[in-house]
Amino acid sequence: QPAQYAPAIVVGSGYGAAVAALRLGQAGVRTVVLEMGRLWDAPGADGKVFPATTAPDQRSMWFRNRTEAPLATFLWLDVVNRDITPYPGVLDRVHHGDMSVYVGRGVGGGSLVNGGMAPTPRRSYFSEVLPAVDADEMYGTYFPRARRMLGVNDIDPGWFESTQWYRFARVSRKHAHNAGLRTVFVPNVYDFDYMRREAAGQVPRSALAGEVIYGNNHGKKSLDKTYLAAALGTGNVTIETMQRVVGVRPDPAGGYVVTAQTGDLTGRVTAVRELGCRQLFLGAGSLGTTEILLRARETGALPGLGEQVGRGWGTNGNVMTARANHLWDTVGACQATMPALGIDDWDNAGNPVFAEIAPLPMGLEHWISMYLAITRNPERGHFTYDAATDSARLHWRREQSAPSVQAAKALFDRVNRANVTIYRYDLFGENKPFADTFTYHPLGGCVLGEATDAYGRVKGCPGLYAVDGSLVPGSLGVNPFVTITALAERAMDRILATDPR
Ligand code: FAE
Repeated sequence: QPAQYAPAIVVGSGYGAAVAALRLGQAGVRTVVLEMGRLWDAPGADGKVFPATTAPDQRSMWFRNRTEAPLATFLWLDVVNRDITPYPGVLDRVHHGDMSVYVGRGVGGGSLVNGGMAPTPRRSYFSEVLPAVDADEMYGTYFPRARRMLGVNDIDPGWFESTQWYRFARVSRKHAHNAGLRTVFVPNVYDFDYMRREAAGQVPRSALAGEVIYGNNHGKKSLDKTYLAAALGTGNVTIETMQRVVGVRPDPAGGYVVTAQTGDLTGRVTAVRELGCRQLFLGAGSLGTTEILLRARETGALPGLGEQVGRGWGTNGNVMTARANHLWDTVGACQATMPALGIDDWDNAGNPVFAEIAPLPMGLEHWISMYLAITRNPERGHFTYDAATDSARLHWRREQSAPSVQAAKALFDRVNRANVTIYRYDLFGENKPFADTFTYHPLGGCVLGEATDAYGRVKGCPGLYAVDGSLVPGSLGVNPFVTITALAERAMDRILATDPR
């Protein structure tokens, strides 16, 4: 029998995990959250919790000697990345051969490092991707609930049109409109009222000080300020940090036993613990949850797990690109880091693309228009368990990214033709105008309705649930966290109402 026991354990503290923790706590279930990263609440020597994006230090990345920012170079020069001391920093880039995956590490998971964009998917595409989920229920109850709980808000269009901080987006909008493309405002979880006060010089700057991928010191409603704060407020939830879950096995007495490694700030494992629970909720993200399940299946710890575990993984068709504007189309030395506008060409049946107009705050005037395109890439990767390294390996070949690049290229060739502009080749390495070797949106590995039932109950393992991005089958057509949150809300409603505790 494990020395420690809790009725429910939640692994990870990103979107799905945070929803599970809050709803369990509210239902009176004593719950322990195990998170492999730090709690980001104490200021460093510079008086800030998170480092500036332009001056990254050890806090920026997860055990690295050097930062690995998405933009490798500028004017082909290695001026973006910095040497740092290995430390449990907030952003990780997990390498899997031809594809690497950016993820957040710490209490709040991806909410600590993401761009805060909070769109709801097209209903028609959502139903195509997840046909087993009742769309009326999602669009009537769970999407609105998720948006409310996450603090989703809209930019004031009047301010957007007048502020220097969104000039970059207005320039990109003009270029898109010249090509006959439609643009839409995209809601965000960064508090736009706070941003206006930043611009007015009334409060400390964060989005207007270049902060985003290594954390925001102000303004953003990350999960530690929303769902996780509310979960702790129930009095039934505790969060334990620097706890990496590596094993799960059934408890002969019922429920599960989880093995967790306690890490220290140098990356050493200082203890290995076992904790028992009746119900186990996996919210370690697409990569984390899939690895935990795959290891358990392949080592024989959970032999009931099916063949679908480790399948159906995709990049949400992510590809990044940048255009070089004419000299008169400057994008502004001042740029807010939170995107507020997207090019929406998803209804173009021949080439659906939703492209976020991304900032590139360099603190100096420049002519670069950046985009993160979400495309409809039908390719899927899968994971295998590598016993030698005791880890999951993603199988994704370079050519599987080609459909994403082709789709983005078709759209931005149009924009370039209409504006007589060209791509930038100096930003992503290898002289490439398209960054097709990383994703911000890992989705799948434990797909809803395949590896689990329609509510995330893992097949063959009663009392074991997946609640995060691993449930989404590889593509959504928009940025994913609102959907991950809403699906978790729906699952928790059902599980708490019907499953034995
Ligand atoms: P996630 O948030 O990844 O949380 C998983 C947590 O589990 C993390 O805290 C891990 O440290 C922890 N963990 C992993 N393995 C273990 C283990 N073995 N033991 C214990 N803990 C573990 O999961 N999405 C949007 O919708 N809008 C955006 O604007 C946006 N921008 C992004 C920008 C960046 C730079 C990045 C990296 C992502 C962005 N995303 C965006 C994606 C979004 O953050 C992501 O879809 C969600 O965070 C996924 O939520 P999950 O609940 O799946």
